[in-house]
Amino acid sequence: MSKTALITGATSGIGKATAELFAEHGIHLIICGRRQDRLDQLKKELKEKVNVHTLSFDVRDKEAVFSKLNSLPDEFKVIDILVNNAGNAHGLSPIQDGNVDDWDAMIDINVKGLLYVSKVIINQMKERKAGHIINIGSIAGKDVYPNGNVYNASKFAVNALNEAMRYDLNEFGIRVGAVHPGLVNTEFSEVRFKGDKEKAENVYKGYDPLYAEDIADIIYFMVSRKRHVNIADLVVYPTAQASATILNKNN
Ligand code: NDP
Ligand code: 8X3
Repeated sequence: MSKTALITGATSGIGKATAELFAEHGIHLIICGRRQDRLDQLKKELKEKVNVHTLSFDVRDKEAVFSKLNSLPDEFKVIDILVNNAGNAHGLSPIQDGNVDDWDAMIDINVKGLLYVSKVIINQMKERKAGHIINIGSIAGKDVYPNGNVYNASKFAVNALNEAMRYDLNEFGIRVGAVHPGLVNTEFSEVRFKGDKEKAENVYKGYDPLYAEDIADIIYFMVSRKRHVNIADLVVYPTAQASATILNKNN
């Protein structure tokens, strides 16, 4: 029987590429993000292949998350796969110069938003004693790097929550695993540098970065293993990157 996946942050980058790949493999989709126009466009592209439902909400808005996820149409009520992907870095500066609104955004979106969405979906997975949760962490959640501070903290939290979910949900047969990418060429840096395209493009110049499709491939690999196989944790770098701070540019 065909599965249904809910993907947060499906309007761009890793989430969008994952939705596209899942559709190719016949996985029905609930695609989420704040930009409804992008969700509509993606639905238009994918609806010939699978059933697609769009849900526009800000993951920071607890009430919106709960009400939208609790009132899904019947055909989308059973969610087999949750991809907790929505998130971004906001700013890159020493902690003493940090912008408090940026800190709020990263903690509220990357950590609390992930928790709100998971809360609803875990409830139904627990009842069915089945389900698969993929958390998108980051190498920023494995190693702190200079000026990364609060983004690092938010992704360390995702790493911790990935493990915590795996431990606590073990008795229900729910699979939980994380992917922690290094540099992926998406809109990520444009958001981090508040729309400064030149600065953003520079992040991915002089080497071959990862692309959203590379991470989507990995996510699909994780969710397409046999029922008894749970890939718990994966760190993925572009070949040119060896750590958060070692990057071989102009190779
Ligand atoms: P993008 O900026 O391309 O995508 C981010 C997605 O998150 C968008 O779809 C955006 O949708 C959604 N999102 C952001 N804020 C909110 C919000 N408040 N409410 C709902 N949705 C939101 O970046 P990526 O695809 O690269 O990022 C996806 C994930 O991968 C993030 O968790 C990021 O931290 C992680 N990651 C990225 C890496 C990279 O180098 N690119 C490396 C490691 C991890 P919308 O704006 O429409 O709401
Ligand atoms: C995104 C990768 O190195 O910019 O999480 O933190 S990095």
